[in-house]
Amino acid sequence: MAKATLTISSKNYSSWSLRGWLLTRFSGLDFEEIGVAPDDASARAEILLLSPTILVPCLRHDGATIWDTLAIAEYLNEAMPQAGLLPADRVQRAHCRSICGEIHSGFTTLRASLPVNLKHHFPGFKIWTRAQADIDRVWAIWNECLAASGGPYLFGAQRTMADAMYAPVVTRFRTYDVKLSERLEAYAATIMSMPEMVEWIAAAKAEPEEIEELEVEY
Ligand SMILES: N[C@@H](CCC(=O)N[C@@H](CS)C(=O)NCC(=O)O)C(=O)O
Repeated sequence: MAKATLTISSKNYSSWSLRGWLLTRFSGLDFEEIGVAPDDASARAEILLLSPTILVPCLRHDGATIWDTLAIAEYLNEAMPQAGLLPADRVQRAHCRSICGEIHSGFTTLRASLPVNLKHHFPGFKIWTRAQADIDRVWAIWNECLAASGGPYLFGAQRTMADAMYAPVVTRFRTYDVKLSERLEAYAATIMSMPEMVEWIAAAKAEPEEIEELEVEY
């Protein structure tokens, strides 16, 4: 069987690439990373061949092509069940899927006004009311999960797909200097110190390009 591949773009800017990559790493699936420059026209044509929506991430494994992050999460949970990407308990599983769905389809103001940018830090960044409403909702989601599970991850001792889906929110809070409560700060520190995150952030910081048009939601 050919080795799995995961197509991703900028590690500095692409929140969905980070989610897909973390999910694949959490799953334990052996994969080869295919990086495409987000501003390169021929690279975009290549992604089009891999992924009909021109979106990354795109996972190819054992005859399957999956180009949506939530679909990748569900696929990996099926292909690598021992990884525990979803909690074992049915009720928690439903909760986990719900909060993953919420970040996948919502939080548009947060995503547009605080774009992922791992190279930068903006001390005292002004957060507008509508973005704050999204931040309040993220805090409520994390507090509810952490109070019920006891942490350190959202659903307890083991990382689930929810931790991967919310990881770019953690980095946004760091980039835009969003102050967190003690409990949420501990969660953010846990996510930031995962070896996979450390590896991703180091690679993001080593990326040469500064792409102005990507300094918005990507
Ligand atoms: N809902 C999609 C979102 C993926 C997405 O928006 N990806 C961005 C990068 S973070 C992208 O590929 N944009 C391609 C482009 O700008 O052409 C998913 O779940 O994977």
